[in-house]
Amino acid sequence: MYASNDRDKKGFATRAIHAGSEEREVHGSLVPPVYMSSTFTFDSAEQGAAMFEGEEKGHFYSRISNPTLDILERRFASLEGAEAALACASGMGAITSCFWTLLSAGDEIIVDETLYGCTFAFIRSGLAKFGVTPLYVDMSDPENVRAAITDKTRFIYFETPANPNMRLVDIAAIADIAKDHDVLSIVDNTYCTPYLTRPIEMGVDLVVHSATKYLGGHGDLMGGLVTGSLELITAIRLEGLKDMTGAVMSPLTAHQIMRGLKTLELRMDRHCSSAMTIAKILAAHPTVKTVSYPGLKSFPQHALAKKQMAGFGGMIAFELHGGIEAGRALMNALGLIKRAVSLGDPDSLIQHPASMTHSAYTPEERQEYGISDSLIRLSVGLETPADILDDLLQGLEQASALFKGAA
Ligand code: 7XF
Repeated sequence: MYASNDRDKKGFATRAIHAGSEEREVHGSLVPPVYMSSTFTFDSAEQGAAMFEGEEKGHFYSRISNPTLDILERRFASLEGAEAALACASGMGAITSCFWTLLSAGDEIIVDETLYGCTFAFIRSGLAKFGVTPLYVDMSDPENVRAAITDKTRFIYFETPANPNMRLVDIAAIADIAKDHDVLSIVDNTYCTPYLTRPIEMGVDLVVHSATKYLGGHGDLMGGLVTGSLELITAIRLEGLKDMTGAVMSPLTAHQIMRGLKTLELRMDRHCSSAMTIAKILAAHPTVKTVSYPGLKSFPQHALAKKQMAGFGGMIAFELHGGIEAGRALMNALGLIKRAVSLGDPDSLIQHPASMTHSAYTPEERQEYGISDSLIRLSVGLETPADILDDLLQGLEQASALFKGAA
């Protein structure tokens, strides 16, 4: 049996399967038991008091810690190259638990212009009620971030690739600027997963995830994860999560995510290769006006993608000649590819950000922040690549026929 530390030196797929669990502690059970218990008994009144004081380690209530979540957290910290991790009930639970822990009234935060719709709504409308001021910056040039920092800045927050327009942010450059000015940097790594990008190794302080997506990987759960230093993760656990959001992950969900992680590497390789094939064909298609996929040589930030991504991911954003009307016609003509939000599932999913995931932005905000109303977002699934392509090509044919008919 390896000690956890030895296991940390193994490869990514090995750690995704083994890190953080010790079978001998659980009767040799190969799959970690699911501890569906809200509370844990004390040997004595004194022991209970000592645990509440933090003088004695151990689980005593599942809003603070749970043995099944503990294994997932150790495993995921190992994958991200982080000291510690925290499991939450959803991606929004992870993001809000971080923010509420770190922020006070009067603080400023610097955020990228393009963010997932509910993250944007939380920052613009939610935080404003509590006296926190966001500054929206185009982070594709990191110097814009440096120029926006004031003595009130608490942290810098971004996604890369950004949901939904795929714009990238130079993680190492932002982390350096944050350190220079003694502020924290936080990145949402949902699109990449630690298999493609490990921001902690590039100097970022905290990484947040919607585990609902590639980490769970089967479209059957809601979950979130945060990784960072033990000090920051402990603060988020004991303040943001325990007292402010209560957004705790169910032990059953932790079990499902651990099952998902076992195939993360295999699944991501397939998502990446299928998406690359599809992006190239879309880019050459006469009905398609623009394609944003970091793996394409024509992608404006392709060099940055190669620098900080081990693969280019499974997400593609594109626009058709004929704009959103043609886009809707395409979506309605699809059979195999499902019209649905979310991403990272085995099933290919397509959606229209302006009217769905990013409808919290006003039309003016979308225009200002680079989210085109005609953008269509495709999450390339794990089906046989030729079948995904066939569906897309017949959909494009129908869309272009309709559009020509309407013109
Ligand atoms: O709370 P959730 O687990 O749904 O995660 C929120 C979240 C956080 N960060 C990113 C980059 C996300 O994409 C999400 C969720 N996005 C879904 C989507 O874009 O399709 C939500 C469907 S409305």
